[in-house]
Amino acid sequence: MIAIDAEPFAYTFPPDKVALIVIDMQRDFVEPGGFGHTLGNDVTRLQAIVPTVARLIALFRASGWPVIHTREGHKPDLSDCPPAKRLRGAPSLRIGDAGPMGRILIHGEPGHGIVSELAPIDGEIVLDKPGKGAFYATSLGDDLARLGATHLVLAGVTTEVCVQTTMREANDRGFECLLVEDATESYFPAFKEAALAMIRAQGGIVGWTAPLSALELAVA
Ligand code: C5J
Repeated sequence: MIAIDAEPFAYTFPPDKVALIVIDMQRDFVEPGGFGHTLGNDVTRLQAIVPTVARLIALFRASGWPVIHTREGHKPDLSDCPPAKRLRGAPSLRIGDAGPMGRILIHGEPGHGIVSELAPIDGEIVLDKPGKGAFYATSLGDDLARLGATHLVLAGVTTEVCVQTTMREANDRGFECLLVEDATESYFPAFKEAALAMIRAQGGIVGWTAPLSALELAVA
């Protein structure tokens, strides 16, 4: 077992049963002109974590542990996008509309892709998810069963939306989950801090949090 100095107490994992899930590090959330930007958000906060997420992915690859990437998005005909999701709020561009990086949050469009610094490599699983949680309408549960994973390390954006939803889904399915604090980000600093606090409250009711440096120290 590998033990990591984490909150609310040490996180231990068997190295042959761990997987990394990198949530939605897509141009549509991280770069100007994408979905996050059309909603009125400052995307520079999310851009800032890209080097840290790259280090985390590098650590998993060097250890020979599985890396799974997710992408939020929809089919070109929007048949998997509930109207309630598309019509909510007043973004300058809605899901499916044409933007500077192609149609917003649509499979195959430039904005739907993962930022180049974090591009998946051959053999890594890339899951397209229509919802916030990565288990809903995807093969993630089956993929993790096939890998024999019992412990999940999470990173990506945004902390309180897709990352937290996925972590809660995973926790309910019995996975032991660690969120890497500096490899996740929100457009809203207070929401990030609140999400981290909620996750580790009440003895780790959703799981653990730790900085990347704690992982690197434990794995070195
Ligand atoms: C959002 C996500 N925030 N990946 N998606 O709409 O968190």
